[in-house]
Amino acid sequence: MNVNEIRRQFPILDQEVNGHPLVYLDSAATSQKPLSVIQTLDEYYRGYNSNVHRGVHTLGTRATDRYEGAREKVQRFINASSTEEVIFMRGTTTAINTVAQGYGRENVREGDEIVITHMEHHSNIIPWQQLAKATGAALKYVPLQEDGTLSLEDVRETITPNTKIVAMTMVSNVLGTMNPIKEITEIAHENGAIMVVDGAQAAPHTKVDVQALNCDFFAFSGHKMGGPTGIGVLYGKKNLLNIMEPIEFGGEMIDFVGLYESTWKELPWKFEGGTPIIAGAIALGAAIDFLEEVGLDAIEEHEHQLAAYALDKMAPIEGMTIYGPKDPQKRAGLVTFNMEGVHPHDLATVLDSEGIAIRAGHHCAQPLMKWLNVSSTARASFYLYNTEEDIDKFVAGLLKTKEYFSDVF
Ligand code: 7TS
Repeated sequence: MNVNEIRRQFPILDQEVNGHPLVYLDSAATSQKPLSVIQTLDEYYRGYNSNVHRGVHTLGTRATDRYEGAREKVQRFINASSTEEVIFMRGTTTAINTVAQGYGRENVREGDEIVITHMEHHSNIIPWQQLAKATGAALKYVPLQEDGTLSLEDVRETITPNTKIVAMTMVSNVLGTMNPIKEITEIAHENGAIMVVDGAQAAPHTKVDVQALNCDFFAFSGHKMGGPTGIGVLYGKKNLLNIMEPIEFGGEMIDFVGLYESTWKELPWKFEGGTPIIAGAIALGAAIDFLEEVGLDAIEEHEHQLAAYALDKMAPIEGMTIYGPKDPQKRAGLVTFNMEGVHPHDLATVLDSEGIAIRAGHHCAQPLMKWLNVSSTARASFYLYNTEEDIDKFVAGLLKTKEYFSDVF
């Protein structure tokens, strides 16, 4: 599929915003959805809406087959060794909180260490702060290098035999930095720690192989990869999931319930309390089919090209500060920046008046903003449906904004 064919699969892109054709450059916040995903949701609610894993009626069986079929698709997508290791939950945030509480409370003690980095999203910081507070463990940060990358030397120095959990993002949602997760996992394991990977910005854009990474947990969100909101995945190694306690208790997740004691279902259902996110999971399966049809390698290459093109066009603009690695091969498909003399929110507002959607703010990464010594930034993020023409319009919008603000002040 070429980019024009891909674009035709995303009906939302075919509209005008403020009198201009929409240029959507905010896919790191949430991606748009292909027709096949929208149709899958429609088919479910029109054709076989039903609860799963209970009863024998035809609609229920169909829904159960499709729900468990989606789990198999996720298993293949990330190369998990079994469907028992694939747990559906609301998204990355819920998945990381589940590990912090379900694994952390039982396995982290006073004097232990939890290691993260300065480039984490809040959802990979706060669950660990809370765990550290509850257990008396120390929370430690691997420092960043000048260009926003991690050095393995710093990682080696920060992780010690007292470290019980290392939690890091695979791709930064602000800097675009791609972290060497396989190598960091090795260092974590050498020190007897487990490795938790925030894959929210990785799974949509690059081929993930959890067995090759050898990480212990991997979390990602469906809505950033063409799927609906409200569905995500926690991958965990079976031996760890088996010793981990659920954090939600109720229907669906039980084997036997007595008056005072209950037992849990086997994996993966022990972590899926309550009626699951049935339509969301089935539609995530459709999103995976779509991404695989285009090809993850092709998507990654396309985004690298767009990022390189954007960096090339933006760098010469006077007063432009671009954050993160300079080498486009070392970064994912997003560019975070500031324009001298223009607040990022003003910039985003002017661009919106031209139909161009970008994000401005702290990007749920306040510690990183502190490290960058700014209160907020602007960010353009790209996905498989974006084109060089989108970037040309965005750069023209930047120049227009610059002109506008230099006239005003
Ligand atoms: N981790 C990273 C690296 C993220 O980028 C995000 C969301 C999350 C975790 C949380 O995912 P959720 O689906 O549970 O919310 N990032 C962004 C963003 O960059 N702009 O809006 C949301």
